[in-house]
Amino acid sequence: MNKPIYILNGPNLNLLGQREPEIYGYKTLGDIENSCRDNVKKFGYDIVFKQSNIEGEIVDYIQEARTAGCAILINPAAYTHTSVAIYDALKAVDLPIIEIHLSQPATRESFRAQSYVAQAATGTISGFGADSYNLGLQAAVNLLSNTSKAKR
Ligand code: CA2
Repeated sequence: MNKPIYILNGPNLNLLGQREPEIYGYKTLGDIENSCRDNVKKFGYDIVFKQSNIEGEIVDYIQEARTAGCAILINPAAYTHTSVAIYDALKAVDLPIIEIHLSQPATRESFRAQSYVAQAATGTISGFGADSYNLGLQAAVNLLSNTSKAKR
């Protein structure tokens, strides 16, 4: 049995679907979780899906994923642009790491142009709304399959 793919979500993403739908869409985080859970089954993986408004809790989830997971998808939300603690935690992980954003931060306010997380991630998927998560899962599964082929 494969270890699960961890999908981690940062602050305020629990409000998805309730405010600013013109930026973040109408889907709730629960809708996104259900869609990822359904979609990943066909690849033979399971997910652990978490959201926290607390930076240290996200660090704890990353540390858990280091040993209990096979890959990390992370939408760090506003911590993308501020958190050295999340960057350091991700640097200690030897797994595929996909940074996810619903919006396209590079085209928004200038403070969103900087991502600490990008420097620790394998790659970034942004700007596709809720689809960014399923595109990220596809990327993680491709990376995992390439890694296991390389070990054969
Ligand atoms: O586009 C993304 O996914 C972001 O990570 C979302 C973050 C933002 O700080 C990043 O720059 C880009 C904000 C998440 C806040 O989510 C809300 C959802 C509904 C209502 C208010 C905030």
